[in-house]
Amino acid sequence: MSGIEYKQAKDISAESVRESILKNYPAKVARKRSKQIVVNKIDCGDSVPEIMANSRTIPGILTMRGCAYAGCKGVVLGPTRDILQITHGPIGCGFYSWLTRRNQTRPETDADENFMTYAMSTDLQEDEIIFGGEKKLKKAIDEAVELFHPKAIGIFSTCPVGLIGDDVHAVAREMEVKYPDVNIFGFSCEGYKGVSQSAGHHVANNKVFTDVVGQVEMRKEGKYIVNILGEYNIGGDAFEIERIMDMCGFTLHSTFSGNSVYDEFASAHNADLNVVMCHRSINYMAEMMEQKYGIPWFKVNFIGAEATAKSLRKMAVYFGDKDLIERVENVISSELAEVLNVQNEVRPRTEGKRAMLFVGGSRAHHYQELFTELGMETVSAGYEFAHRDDYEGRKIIPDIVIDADSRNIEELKVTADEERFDPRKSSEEKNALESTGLEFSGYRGMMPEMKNNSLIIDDLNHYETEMLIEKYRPDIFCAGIKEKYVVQKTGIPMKQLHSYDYSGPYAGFKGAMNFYREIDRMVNTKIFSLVKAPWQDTPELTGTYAWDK
Ligand code: CFM
Repeated sequence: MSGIEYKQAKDISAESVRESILKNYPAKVARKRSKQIVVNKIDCGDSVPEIMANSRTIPGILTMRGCAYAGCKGVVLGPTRDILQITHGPIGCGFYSWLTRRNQTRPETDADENFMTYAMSTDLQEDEIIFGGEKKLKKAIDEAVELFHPKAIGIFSTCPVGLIGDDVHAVAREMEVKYPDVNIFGFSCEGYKGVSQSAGHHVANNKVFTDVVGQVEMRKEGKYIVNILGEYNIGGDAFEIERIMDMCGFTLHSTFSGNSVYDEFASAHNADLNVVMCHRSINYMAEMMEQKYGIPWFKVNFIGAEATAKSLRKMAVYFGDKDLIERVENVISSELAEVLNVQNEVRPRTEGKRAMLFVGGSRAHHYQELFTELGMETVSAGYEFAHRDDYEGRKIIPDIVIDADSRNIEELKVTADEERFDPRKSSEEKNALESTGLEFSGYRGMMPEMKNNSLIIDDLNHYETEMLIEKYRPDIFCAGIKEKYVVQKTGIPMKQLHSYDYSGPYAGFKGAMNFYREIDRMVNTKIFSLVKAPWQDTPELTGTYAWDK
């Protein structure tokens, strides 16, 4: 039986695909998209072509992007279990951001607070849109305090809140006077702020930094105390990272924000190192904590077994303790032995296959590690909403042009805390560590680590997705739920790298093995060649639309 038959397009040139995409656009659209669709070329010293990013989507284009509210409430604060989060807005915003990201949490005892199982919203109606919603918001806070007595309440603004002019910050201040033991703070994360969810990350980081970090004086026990920034416990990733941290002897003070609690955020300034996993969503916090408290940061990646090992080694070298370095090496070698067994088993079946990755702001880069370990090539990749530095590396930050949309989001002026600023490493110590290859406050970006002639596309849209599939016929396409069924209907296996479909974890060593097995299963499935879609024989389907007795 023959199913969908397509020509294999192994040798297609990225330049020709780029041209076929652009030629169907009206001239003005083509001009803009031509700066956002780039054929990769690495020159000496890691320099790559410039790509336009973090720029408004042209109206009419079916983008993959989300909104600022999603970036603030859904992404950065969402995975924290004991900050009671109230969506100030119509019910849909609260409901559709409720656990759809599959961020997990694990309270230590049944008595511990966990508000993640609730979706709390002011459920704005027409009356409030006309007469204002502040009264309803105050009532919601009264009700929340009465029912749950939380330590902290976050209020999240949706589009209509900004349009009608409700002042969530004034409400927060007033209610804090009424309830002095509850930390109440509001976020101006109206969906339309900025050009994507990226703006919401920045709004979230600013408020958590000013209103939460530094509020509690607590330091966990241990010698090597670390915060992980930008890990959100999708599909249980944070649990695997916690397991590894523990085995190595690091003390994980707080994770922003996978499997986290308020007190850990509030005392995060007492850790001695910040490691940054998702650069896009949280580099602001790392920078501000260094300026105010003197905590250095560097980039890590726990996606991919090799990348995990490399990150652990960097952390051990930072603390410089011989016992720690040895313990980390032991963990790596015992874990890698098992990982390599699985890798060797699946690799003959995955070697040479081709992947495409279009995910938010980090994963399109991080997951290339896992595909490389499977012997697979990433032929095209891009972010939904990342900035130029996530593509080209942080070294280009001074060249980024600030436009009206980026100016919209407040840039905090941070100075050293008079009492608590304590540089964990002197500049000599930092220089010495840098000479061993450890790079502080740096990120190389995705493009220098991809092959020449791979196709990099920012803010991919629906039409371009179809073009990429038609031209390249990849073995697997990775993106999100909005793309999933469109891609599958073309006969290409589709893996959700936001929610992981129903699977995970994919981080760390155990995660790598899960991923290898899953991708092996997906790229080798015969299902698409065994079934025939009805439209292959009969492109036009007819039916009767009537009740006929
Ligand atoms: Fe960072 Fe994320 Fe991502 Fe992101 Fe996201 Fe996500 Fe993502 Mo979906 S914080 S940028 S806003 S790694 S929710 S856990 S998967 S788009 S690539």
